[in-house]
Amino acid sequence: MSFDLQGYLQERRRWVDETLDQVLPPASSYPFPIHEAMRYSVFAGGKRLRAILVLAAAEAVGCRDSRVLPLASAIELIHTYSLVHDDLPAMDNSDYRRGQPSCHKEFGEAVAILAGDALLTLAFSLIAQEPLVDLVKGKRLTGIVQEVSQACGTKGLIGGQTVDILSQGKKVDHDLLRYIHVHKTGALIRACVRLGGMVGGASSRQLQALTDYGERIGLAFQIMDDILDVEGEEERVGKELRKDEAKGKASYPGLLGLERSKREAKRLVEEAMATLSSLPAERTEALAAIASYIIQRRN
Ligand code: GRG
Repeated sequence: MSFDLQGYLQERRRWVDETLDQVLPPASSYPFPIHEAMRYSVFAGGKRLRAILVLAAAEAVGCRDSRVLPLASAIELIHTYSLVHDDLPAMDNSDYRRGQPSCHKEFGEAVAILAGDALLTLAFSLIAQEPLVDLVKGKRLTGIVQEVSQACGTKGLIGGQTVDILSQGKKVDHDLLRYIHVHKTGALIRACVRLGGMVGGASSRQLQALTDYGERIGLAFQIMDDILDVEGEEERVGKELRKDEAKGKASYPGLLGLERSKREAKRLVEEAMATLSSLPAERTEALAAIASYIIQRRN
């Protein structure tokens, strides 16, 4: 029987949403309206792909444990923070996100900045709480905190975002575009897969295979995002499209054309799948299915 990816994603999305609902302060709790703004953006309907990658990578090394959920959910908080800040007028200036007005449109810029900050801070608090500490203990937990910090920092998504914003309207070659995509989007996706391996007690060979997989799907994911900006339907994608060209932003379709961009994303996904061969096939079905979903997705 073929792997039921939709069922797999749906079940884990529900687990992640339940965890997020437990850890986020009630919308009605003081001080207003910060918790409402955090919940507004978190529960606007994200795919939870990054959290699911953490869970799937842990499963790939033989760890199916509900104590991984706080870590997976922490990554979704970080991802949502990055979207809230990315939408701000000083950044990408987007009015819509996840099919609804973006956080600053609903709550104002100051609250949106604070909500993003609060989501990032809450993520680290979640990582340091009992279920995960209990599962991984001492030294491995330090490695996990380092992994998350590096993926979010100036050598990861903030680095990519900095170069992306400052390159607008300038000539960007393939190497620089790759740098932007690998850091802005790829770093967090790579970290998700590595984190799953780390909590699951992966051997160094397994962790290397997961890293190689994560790097390839991370870049493929952003190439696909560029392609959706050209070809996607706004209602389905849930954000404003056709922005890259209008804003003078470098993109894969802009640089290589649509067909070559699609071929490049496909090539990366095939390579990602090949890296999984060093892990037991029965445990990597989900990672393989997620890799091919990345280039088929319509949102
Ligand atoms: C630190 C001030 C400050 C800002 C940070 C780092 C950053 C701003 C933004 C990150 C860059 C970014 C938003 C990259 C785009 C990544 C991307 C393709 C997002 C969409 O991901 P999906 O499709 O979204 O998984 P859902 O809604 O499904 O979760």
